[in-house]
Amino acid sequence: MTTLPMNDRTAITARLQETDLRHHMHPFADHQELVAEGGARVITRAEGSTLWDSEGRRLLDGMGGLWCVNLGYGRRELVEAATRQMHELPYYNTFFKTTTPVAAELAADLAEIAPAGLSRVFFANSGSEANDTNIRLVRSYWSRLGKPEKRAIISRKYAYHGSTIASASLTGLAAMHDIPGVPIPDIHHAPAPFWWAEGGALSPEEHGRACAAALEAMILDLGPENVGAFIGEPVMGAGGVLVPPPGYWSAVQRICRKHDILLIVDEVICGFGRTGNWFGSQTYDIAPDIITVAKGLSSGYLPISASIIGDRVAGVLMDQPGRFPHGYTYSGHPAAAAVARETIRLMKAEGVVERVRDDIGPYFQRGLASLLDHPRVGEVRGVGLMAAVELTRDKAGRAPVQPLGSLATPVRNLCFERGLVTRAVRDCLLFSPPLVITHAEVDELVGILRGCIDAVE
Ligand code: PXG
Repeated sequence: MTTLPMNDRTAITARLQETDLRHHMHPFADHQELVAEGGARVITRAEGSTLWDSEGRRLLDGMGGLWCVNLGYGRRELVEAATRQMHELPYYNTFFKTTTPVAAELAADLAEIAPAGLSRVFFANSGSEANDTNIRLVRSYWSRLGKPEKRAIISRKYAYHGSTIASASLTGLAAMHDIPGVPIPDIHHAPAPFWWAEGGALSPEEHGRACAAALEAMILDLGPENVGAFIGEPVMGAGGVLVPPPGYWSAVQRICRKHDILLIVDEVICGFGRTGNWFGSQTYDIAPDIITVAKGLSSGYLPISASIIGDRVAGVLMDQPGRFPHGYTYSGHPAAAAVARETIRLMKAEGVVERVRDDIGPYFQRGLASLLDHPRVGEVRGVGLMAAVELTRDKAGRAPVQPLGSLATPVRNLCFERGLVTRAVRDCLLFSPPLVITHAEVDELVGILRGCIDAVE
């Protein structure tokens, strides 16, 4: 890296920020806030779990990009896999009875690691697109079976399933529905097991059972003959790392089976080792009909996602005559598929999943749990390398922080200043570091976080 004198760097940063403010509309941003703060932070390079900004400041990436850079930054193997593929065949589609070697091989790789009974793969480019695909898969399935009225899909409050019109409709965060026309019809949101905020006097297990019972009540209210699928993340990510209590997923699965409702498991965050198994479905003993994967599938290096489809749905949509009228120009894009294949190869060769399960995952959870002695830390929840630290002014009563965000937002801002990237959601801080984070980096993360919680109160 060229090292610029500080004043040159500052001038370059200022110019970039100005250009960015003038022309770049950011996702989920209040642009007047960005203007008031002088522009966005400019990230310029990264290595392992470390980012550097345009001022040369180092940041520990506690979020793995956006829950996705599982193998860390600077992996030459992934870059070279993309480069090789770009030289050989940068693009060809998989429509009209063609395929490419790399798309076919990646589908087979995914079938091999996916939970039992899921062996067919439909490619897309983002988690949102894959979840849109899932809605069309489910509705096509029921329609082919002569039950087109099984259109309703039940998601949950706090769910994040994407930002297109259909996937934002599945998303259960009120702010995502703040645009007219969302949610689209026939999408419903059941309660989610968020014991800290909503469990009241129940135990977490009782609260989980109550949520499952509410799901069944919703199904009966809609009429099981009108409900096609339930969709859920094994552990809800962007909604605040909501870890399901024991018994919750088995109850949900029993209810889906009883009412003949397909189960879509959104593994966009939980997939590819995050929870200490290849898939969250394995961690929580879930048998899905369809799973959604994205993010960690390519370690975030190129955009790619997929719906991995189980025998039941494939038996109707693939093993019988008839066309599924759906697809994207870049479904199975060769360069992205090559990076995904190399990601899977590296994860196997380096025992990344086993390391999360047996070593760094438990170490990370213990490290964060050590914060529980702090008067402002109410709950630490997580599994593998995903976690939430719930801040509170009422540890025993679990009353919501007033005003909402007044604890976590300043802590998040101070963490940034002190060299740690985290996400604030309501009053919790979320973490999803690269799966290759070291023990020393976990110690650093926990140390910075404790210091920032201390400083803010
Ligand atoms: N499903 C889940 C479980 C996700 O977390 C998506 C689907 C959509 O994926 P795409 O690739 O379309 O973004 C996601 C994405 C946040 C945040 O604020 C989380 C996501 C995306 C953007 C921001 O934590 N998750």
